[in-house]
Amino acid sequence: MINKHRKIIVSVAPVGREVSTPSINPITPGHVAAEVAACAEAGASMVHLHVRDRRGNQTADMTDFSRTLDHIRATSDIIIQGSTGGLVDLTIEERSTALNDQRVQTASLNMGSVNFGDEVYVNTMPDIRHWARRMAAEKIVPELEIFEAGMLPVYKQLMDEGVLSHPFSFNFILGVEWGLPAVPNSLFFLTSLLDAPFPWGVTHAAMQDFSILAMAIGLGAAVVRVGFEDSVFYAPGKPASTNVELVKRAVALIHNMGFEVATTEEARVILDVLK
Ligand code: KMH
Ligand code: ZN
Repeated sequence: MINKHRKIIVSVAPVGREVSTPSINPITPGHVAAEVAACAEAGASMVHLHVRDRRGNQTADMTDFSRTLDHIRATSDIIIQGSTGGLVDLTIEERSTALNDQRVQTASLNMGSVNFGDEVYVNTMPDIRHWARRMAAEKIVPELEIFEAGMLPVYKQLMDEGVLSHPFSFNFILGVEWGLPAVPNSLFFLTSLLDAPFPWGVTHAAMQDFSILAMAIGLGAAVVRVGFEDSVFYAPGKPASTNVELVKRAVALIHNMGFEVATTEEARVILDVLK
């Protein structure tokens, strides 16, 4: 039964890799932070960030990442989520770079390997264990990234091994080529595999409209993610010109469905953010 007073977290992943109009894509610390501040003002309570250089490529150099967090923290208490993902030839330690900044409160933990177009996104079990241990050591709450249904039960194995413990949440990433497609049946199936009331959210890679996010909200999602990392589109052929525009549309959707948007403080409670 859906609680009519449910609060839904809007997460924003503001930096795209291949935004067709590069000038709208925030890359520099100042531009990213300004965009994040506006998104927070519009209702986003979490920001998902990779450690990138000025060309948008992932790097193990934390300089710009830390500067970005300096700017963000000057204006906002938005929850900071670091990414341990990325389709690059970085080592597992390099992919852990975001975990080295004490201000990172949650982090993505990719739960298995999957094709990304013609490439393979490699996340081996030993690597997943490594990141999970690092997050536990830093009191960073993992967000378990699920691209394929077989990745979901992996959490039980990690818990049995003592590598993963509460709190954590799930993020169902639909629409990646060639992971689970962004269709209603994917959400039905994934939610049917959840054997406890874990907080879960959805990311629609290459999103063309808000229908999958709306469906996820209806099915009980705690988090919906938007932003240029995943798509610039809010409707077929209609790109947003800023991340804020996408956040505002997500906020309007939540309100129009009769729910409320979680404040940062409420989001911290829902996700059990530890620091
Ligand atoms: N951009 C998403 C399709 C991560 O950063 O760990 C994948 C993602 C994973 O966000
Ligand atoms: Zn990411």
